[in-house]
Amino acid sequence: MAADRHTTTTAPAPAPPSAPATSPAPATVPGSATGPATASAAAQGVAAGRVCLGEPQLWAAAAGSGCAVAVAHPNIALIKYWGKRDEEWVLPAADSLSLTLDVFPTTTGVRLAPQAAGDRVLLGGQEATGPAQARVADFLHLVRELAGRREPAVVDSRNTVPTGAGLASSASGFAALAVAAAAAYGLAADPAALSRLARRGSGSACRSLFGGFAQWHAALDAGGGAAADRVSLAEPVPAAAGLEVALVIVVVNAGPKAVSSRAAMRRTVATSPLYRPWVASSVQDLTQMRAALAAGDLNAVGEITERNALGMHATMLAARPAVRYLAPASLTALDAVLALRERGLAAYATMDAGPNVKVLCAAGQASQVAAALREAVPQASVVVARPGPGARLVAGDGR
Ligand code: 2P0
Repeated sequence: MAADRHTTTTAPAPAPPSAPATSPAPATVPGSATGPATASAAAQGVAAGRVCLGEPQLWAAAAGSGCAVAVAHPNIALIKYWGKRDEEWVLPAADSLSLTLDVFPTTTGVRLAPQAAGDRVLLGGQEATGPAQARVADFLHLVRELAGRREPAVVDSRNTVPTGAGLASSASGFAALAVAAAAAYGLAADPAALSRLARRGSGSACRSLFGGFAQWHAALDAGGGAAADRVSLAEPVPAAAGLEVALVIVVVNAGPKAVSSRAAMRRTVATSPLYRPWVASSVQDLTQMRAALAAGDLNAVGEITERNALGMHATMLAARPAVRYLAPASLTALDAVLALRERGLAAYATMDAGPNVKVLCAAGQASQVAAALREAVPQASVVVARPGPGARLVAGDGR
């Protein structure tokens, strides 16, 4: 999840619970549809042996006793979320719109541990401590409150992407945690309710509940606090059938960033004179983006994507003191994108809270775009992503 760096490991999963958890009637997320959200998917996952963490038989054996495993993919925003209007409830200043990818999944298992003294968190097989452990434990506390449960849990989360490098690891991390924790605690929740829940862990995570394009509603009309909490969630966004896109990811630096996105957006909101004008332009960008997606107009989608991201970075550069995620290699990649456009290819850049550059292009031209970026930035690793699936339970207790 967000605070600690962790990558895929082969460390064993925690042992199954020593005593089965009790199985009360499922609680529901307030405002959600009730009913067994993903029980059949979970059963299929167990049956197909698609358990991804550690030793599959341990998790499969624990199914029905407060144990669940979920997978989620990162999403990259085309219209960015940058700044909260309510920190406590993780309510954004404006709507955002993203594309969920088919690369870099996070797999997270949650197992209730009734005998344990507290929550235990493994990130990439390593015991998490300090703020990283506390952030996950706070999230579990929220799930327990909603579910009316008390048992601590063991969380085992594996990323396939460096954490804290602006590659959306907190989005996939908290989306997978929301799905797995809700199932393990018997919290009946549909994707919309799970999107709201994931938002409380990390704002961008609410969009990873859904595959393809998704819009996170700021719900400004609802004000703040609990009223807005009920309606600030993500929803899938339709796009024209002919719009087949790829996102070419140029990893110029996979190390953790110096300033967390949470701290950087807080500083931007508080001090940048460019922040409010960017939010106003972002509202217009979103309206135009929806129209461009519906029309299948890749050039318009790309132009809006690039201007929205560069505008967000301008707000950070104007913060006091400045937040600068752009590195020399980022600028080299941005130059290469311009050169691709001059050659007639539809290639448009976006960047998040880190130096890495993501290039939106036509799926059919992705390998050409990737080759040009590898040549321009030889020290970078370049990964081609396509639209990916929403978060899902792959094993465990789908009560
Ligand atoms: C986004 N980012 O829309 C934007 C663009 C980074 C740049 O969402 O404080 O980890 O946990 O809600 O979601 C990164 O911020 O922040 C982010 P919190 P999060 O994807």
